Amino acid sequence: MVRRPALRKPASLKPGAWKPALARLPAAVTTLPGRFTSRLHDERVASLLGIALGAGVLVSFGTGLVSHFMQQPAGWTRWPSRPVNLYRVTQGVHVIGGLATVPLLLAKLWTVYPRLWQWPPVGSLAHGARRLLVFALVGAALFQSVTGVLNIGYWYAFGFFFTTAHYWTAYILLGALVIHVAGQWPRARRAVMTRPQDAVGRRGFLLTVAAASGAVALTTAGEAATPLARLAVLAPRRPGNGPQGVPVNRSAAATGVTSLARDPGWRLTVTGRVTRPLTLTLADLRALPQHTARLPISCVEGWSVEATWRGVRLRDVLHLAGVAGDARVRVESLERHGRHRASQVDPPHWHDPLTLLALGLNGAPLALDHGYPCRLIAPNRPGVMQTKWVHRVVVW
Ligand SMILES: Nc1nc2c(c(=O)[nH]1)N[C@H]1C(S)=C(S)[C@@H](COP(=O)(O)O)O[C@H]1N2
Ligand SMILES: [Mo]
Repeated sequence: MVRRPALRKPASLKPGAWKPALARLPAAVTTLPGRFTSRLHDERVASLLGIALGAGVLVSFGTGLVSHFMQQPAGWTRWPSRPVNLYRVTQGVHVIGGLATVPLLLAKLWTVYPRLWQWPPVGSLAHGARRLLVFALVGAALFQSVTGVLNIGYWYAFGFFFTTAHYWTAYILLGALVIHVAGQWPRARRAVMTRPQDAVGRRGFLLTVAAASGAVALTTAGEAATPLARLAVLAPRRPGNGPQGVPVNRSAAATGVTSLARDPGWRLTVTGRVTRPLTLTLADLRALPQHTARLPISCVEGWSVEATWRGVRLRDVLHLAGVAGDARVRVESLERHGRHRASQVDPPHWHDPLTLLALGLNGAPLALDHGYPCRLIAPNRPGVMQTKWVHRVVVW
């Protein structure tokens, strides 16, 4: 129920003097309570959008958890190295699906905003609690959308670390959503199940929202699905753009590793819980059996590109050094600072014959920006964990 406020008018105005001015405003800005002109602010539209939005949030939450626990493995997580493209799919769905829910969220907010302007703001304790929940829900949903969009746009305008904030806010969003759905379910069900008697243009409105959502998905999907690459006008990274046909997130120059990576004195060392510590030159690595793997780089920011990698199997190098089958491994970059300078490789991944210390990409030696002289590439793994400019392998 929208309760009408007691409008307080300035003394200088005659009663009703504001009405002509109000009439000249476009419909969407006539936000004075009780004067919402569109009949689309109704339960049926709100319910249908809510159902689509709820499904979108659930999918984003599930795929987001996968991404989080792949990057920060917990004691109970044991990620398989196959299917090769699993992370590519879950993260593509997370980012592209997340973007596609933004038009739904905006449409839903537009549909229900008259209720947000209720007066008085709090009627009773229960009413206050309900409103608090709605504000948590709306706030968390907007926060996730805005930080997600800024992050994939590489615009770190916020002063907090994106993944931590985005991760914890997801629980607030899900919690508020569950309570909200539990409370609204009977009404939403009724609104959706009863055939409307009036025609207020709901179908046109909902189709427009669906088209907007589809257009967002279509113009970003090309960052993960190569045949759609030319349509990916909204994607910050596209397949084919970059040295050797693969995009670069962080270049050697930006990372400050150029001279170390080009140094002929570069060695790969294997240390820690090994029976034979190794120090290998690039020529030593090239002299080991070389293998080819067709694997994607699947960036957490949604873009992904498949490429042909060539190099030495990580497991061959580890067997040379003499490691236990359950050993945990960390590959370390020449990069001294930066969040992505090292990554952990658990047994399912280092045992996989497709996991390479790559020396070549798409038929040529690895370009400096792709991790020359040596980078990790493994199946079913976030791009941030495909460490470039590797110079040390630590076993424990
Ligand atoms: N040492 C190091 N490795 C890194 C990064 C980095 O910043 N430093 N970026 C990672 C990220 S976020 C991605 S998506 C991939 C990109 O690999 P590419 O530049 O070869 O496409 O490399 C990963 N490896
Ligand atoms: Mo990435």
